[in-house]
Amino acid sequence: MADQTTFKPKTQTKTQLKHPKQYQVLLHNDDFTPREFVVHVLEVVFHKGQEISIQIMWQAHQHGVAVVGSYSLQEAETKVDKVHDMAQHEGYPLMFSLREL
Ligand code: TYC
Repeated sequence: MADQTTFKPKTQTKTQLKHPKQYQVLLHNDDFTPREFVVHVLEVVFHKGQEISIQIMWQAHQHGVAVVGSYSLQEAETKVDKVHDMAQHEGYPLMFSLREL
């Protein structure tokens, strides 16, 4: 029999249907990608305004990592694939990752 710590309440399925898992998209700093390009992809792919995009870029630049936003898995993966393609096309090592919430 499952112990208390692994017991899953019957309501879980219902709760997960109402609140599908969210994933944070994280932006990682590197020494090569131009700051303007980072701001550009945040605007175009993540639909962030210019001021917020600059703030997110500086956060990653200064602290190594920044939270871009929270999305469904499909949305997060699509956006990250898109920015990685754009960066690769320009020859930049820009990296994003996902964190399950
Ligand atoms: N550190 C980069 C530079 O000085 C700019 C940069 C910022 C790159 C944020 C990635 O996530 C990043 N050109």
